[in-house]
Amino acid sequence: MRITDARVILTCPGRNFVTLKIVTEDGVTGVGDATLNGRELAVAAYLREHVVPVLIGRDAARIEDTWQYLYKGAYWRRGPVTMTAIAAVDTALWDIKGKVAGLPVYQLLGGRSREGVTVYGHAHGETVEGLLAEISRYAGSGYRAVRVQSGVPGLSSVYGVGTPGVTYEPASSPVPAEAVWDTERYLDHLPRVFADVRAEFGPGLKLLHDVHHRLTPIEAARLGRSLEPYALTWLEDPVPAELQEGFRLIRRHTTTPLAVGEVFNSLWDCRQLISEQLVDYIRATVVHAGGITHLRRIFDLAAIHQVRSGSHGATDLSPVCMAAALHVDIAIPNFGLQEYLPHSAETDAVFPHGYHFEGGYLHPSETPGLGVDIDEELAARYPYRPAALPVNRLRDGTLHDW
Ligand code: GCO
Ligand code: MG
Repeated sequence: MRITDARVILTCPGRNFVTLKIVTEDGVTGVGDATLNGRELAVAAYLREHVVPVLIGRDAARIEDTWQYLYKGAYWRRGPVTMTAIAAVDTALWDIKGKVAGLPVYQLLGGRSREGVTVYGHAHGETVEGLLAEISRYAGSGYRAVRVQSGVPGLSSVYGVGTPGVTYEPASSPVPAEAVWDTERYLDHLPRVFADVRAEFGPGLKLLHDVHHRLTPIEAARLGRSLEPYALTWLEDPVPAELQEGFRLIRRHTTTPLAVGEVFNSLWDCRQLISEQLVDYIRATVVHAGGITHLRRIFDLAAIHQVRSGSHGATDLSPVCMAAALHVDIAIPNFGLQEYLPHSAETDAVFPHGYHFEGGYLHPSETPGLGVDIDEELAARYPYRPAALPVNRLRDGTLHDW
């Protein structure tokens, strides 16, 4: 089953997505997400210039061999651009294998380990009142878990907080938007917010919070400890995670569970965090961590260290990634939570898919393969538009993590 064509498709139905579509000699097609938010064209060029030419003529059935061929063959290993490109090929080949077998991909991964995929949504509010209303909306529509992001008094804008009811969209202008950050105000305010939220919703609702890499280890330890009374399911990206042993310090001080890994691209980025049990959830996902083949390897390592999955699923990951993530989520033994934000109606139309939300769970498609496609004609009506992620500065102008 030779590969005869591989197309890189850029589209912007509200935000930019890069998709790889692989076609075999029998006319079977498979799709993979190749979107790297803010750096889309780098992956598109990597695929077009360096990957597509060597894919043509290869056997589409050889998923593992193709993964090794692209990883080892490049010589220059890892990194977000390379691993996102490999992920797109890998995901498309799993899609093809499922279609050829007549089975949804999760059946090829060992079948169901659960009835549905528990997801969390994003609640955000400038004020506590607005936030409580947002959380009620999620709880009312069946969500069992909600990420809680709040405005901070004295700061005019905070990552993750925007118009109530509207999905937060950080990549809007071609030049990065700039915000001002104040760690002390944040550390002072956030525990008060969680006190109100927990008092309002009781112990049943899972609560999460994303710090977005803005603290040092000792600040993160302080925050984790001050949030302990409110029993978070996880505190996400408390510090930049390049320094993996930095998590030992956080762990010494708090029992608040930690989730890390949305910016990781390979097993090597999270090996120490997992093997030393320094985190509780690993947030690597299909599109940025080498596809289904490599993600499963990460989650298998996590399983033997009692670390659970918590895959990234923001709206800058396309429905192709979401479809693939759900097949992994439903099959692995150590699933934790899946992030899920519905895409816009335009995006859903460009990427017709069979996964659906019901009873607080997402359910993967039952059709052969991934159960997602791209409507290339419709996609062509939404041309790529440059959009940059924001930056954050301290009050004195120092560049900080956002
Ligand atoms: C999350 C993430 C996102 C990222 C975005 C970057 O937890 O969903 O932190 O909000 O910032 O995906 O492209
Ligand atoms: Mg995050």
